[in-house]
Amino acid sequence: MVEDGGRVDMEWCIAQPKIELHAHLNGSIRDSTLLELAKDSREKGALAFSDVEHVIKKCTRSVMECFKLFDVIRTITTDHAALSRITKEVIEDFAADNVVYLELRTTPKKNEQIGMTKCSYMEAVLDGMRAIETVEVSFLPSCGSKEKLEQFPNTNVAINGEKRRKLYVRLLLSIDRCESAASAMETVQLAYKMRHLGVVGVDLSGNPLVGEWLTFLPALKWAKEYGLAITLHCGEVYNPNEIKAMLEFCPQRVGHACWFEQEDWTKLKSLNIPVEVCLSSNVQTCRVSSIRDHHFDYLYRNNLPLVLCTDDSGVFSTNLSREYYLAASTFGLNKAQMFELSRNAIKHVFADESVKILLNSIFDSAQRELAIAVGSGNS
Ligand code: 6MZ
Repeated sequence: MVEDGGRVDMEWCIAQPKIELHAHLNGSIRDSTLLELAKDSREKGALAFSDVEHVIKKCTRSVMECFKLFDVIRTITTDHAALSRITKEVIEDFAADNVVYLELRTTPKKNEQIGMTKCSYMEAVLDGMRAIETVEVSFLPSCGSKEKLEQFPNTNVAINGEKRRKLYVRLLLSIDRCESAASAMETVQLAYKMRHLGVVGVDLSGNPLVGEWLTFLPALKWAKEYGLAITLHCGEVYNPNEIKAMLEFCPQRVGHACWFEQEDWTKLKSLNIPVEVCLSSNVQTCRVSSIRDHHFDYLYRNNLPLVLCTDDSGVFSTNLSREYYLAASTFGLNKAQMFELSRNAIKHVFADESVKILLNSIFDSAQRELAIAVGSGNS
């Protein structure tokens, strides 16, 4: 039986396969882990727990408060063991939410006191990925091309007699806007060296009220020249000149786009650049007054490419299913439209064509299982 359209509920949003393209590792930490790590740091004398408890437990945050929390997170998570643990848990959580492809981004950091380099930071992230047992994680570029289509579309694969979820993961290395030009260059060169380890691109993020776009341009140009995909946090705060300069640079995707003016939308449309839309995050930090007033509506109605994402599921107490449910319930989209929106994200992943083919087969199968007639949504 084919069900046409249909009202979307939370259960359905969880059941449909999803693709996450904008998730910051250290913004996606479980609350329980964050509190535990904060207590450990207190015991080691690295911070006063009473000073950070209220920052961690607060539910609604402005941009400044949000970045205060990121400073706290940085103090308590930047050691190798914590990073591996966080990576493992974050990926397990996305898999449990029926995310079938995840592009996880993180800012490689140095911490001389504990012998951490940007490279060893990333090694710890990879160790976390390798430590996952409950989910089958495919993160090496060869995984896509070697796998046979016949293994799919089932996303629950049987290993040692047990059914495990399967999740494709690719990594993006972030440049933080408070870094120097040299540090940004180190990050993009590391990203290039790690292409065989699932790194597919580079992101520019960090406090949007800090730093100058021009500082990062040489590193980003280098990344582009060497074939790395690029996504930029763009228009998270009011900064018309920066928005224009970023669009002129022509990244493969942009995140947020909260403060775009009509000419920016026109430019974005002419370049066909998809927007990574983060509803909960934007309502809390971008002064978007409510989800109803979010530019998702404009993008969707005008058929501009967009992908729903979480940004920081830990910081904003959300997950991808919830973001889909928010979009469906606020803008009145039906199951067929939501499914198509989710599937459209495949076009914008940074992994290679072989992974896109596999993802399409996962969606074909889910479409049959969920019995949805598609074709009426945004494309
Ligand atoms: C800009 C953000 C962000 O890299 O340590 N980050 N940058 N805007 C946002 N919207 C709210 N959310 C997160 O993850 C945490 C870091 O990601 C960036 C910030 O630099 C933050 O410190 P990683 O794994």
